[in-house]
Amino acid sequence: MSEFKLHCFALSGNAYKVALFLALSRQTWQPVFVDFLNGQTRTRQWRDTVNEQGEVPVLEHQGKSLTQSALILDYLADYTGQFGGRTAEEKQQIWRWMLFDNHKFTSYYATLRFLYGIQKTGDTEVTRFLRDRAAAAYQVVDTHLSKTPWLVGERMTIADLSLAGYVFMPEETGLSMEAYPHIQAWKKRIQELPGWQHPYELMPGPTGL
Ligand SMILES: N[C@@H](CCC(=O)N[C@@H](CS)C(=O)NCC(=O)O)C(=O)O
Repeated sequence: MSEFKLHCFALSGNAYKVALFLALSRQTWQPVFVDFLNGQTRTRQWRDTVNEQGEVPVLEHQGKSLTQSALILDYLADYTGQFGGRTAEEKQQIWRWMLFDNHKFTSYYATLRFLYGIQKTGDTEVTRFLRDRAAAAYQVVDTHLSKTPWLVGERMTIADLSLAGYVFMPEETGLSMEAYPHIQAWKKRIQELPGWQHPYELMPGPTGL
């Protein structure tokens, strides 16, 4: 019997952050497929019974239901003793990067990918705006990773898992990854960790390809 249940779907990089934690830390878990593309998270029933905020991921553990990927990652780091900060300062730095991720790094990129790569809107004023904002956030992270192998400290932490949510997603966004060599090298380090799997292998449901 699995210890964790993760409400997720393959296209969700926010859910991948949690799925990758569970995979790398060798937890037993089972995915619960959420039919996001057909509007399941917008139904009254789903919001009343799973997440009033209408978002994936949702993690079920020991009678608790947790939402918001950063909070879930923090919970899992505490519970398993893996990939968390070891000092108060490391914990603060981890939150600093996870907040930057939620506000900018994941947020602009994921929305751009959804419109341009999945809905195939073509280029519009909105996608151009999102691409510029995503590029600025990627540049901040690339510059940081030119000085350090991992976002915080000398080992992979939940800050890395948070920012890794969408970087393996294969859909076209019009943002050239060649401009971010340090992000590319960091991705490779993550991919080489024992237990790493691609989002489309870890989580169920249709993909954007
Ligand atoms: N800050 C949230 C973002 C979660 C999120 O946006 N999830 C997407 C799927 S990847 C979602 O469920 N969106 C539903 C919506 O915005 O209506 C987190 O990190 O968990």
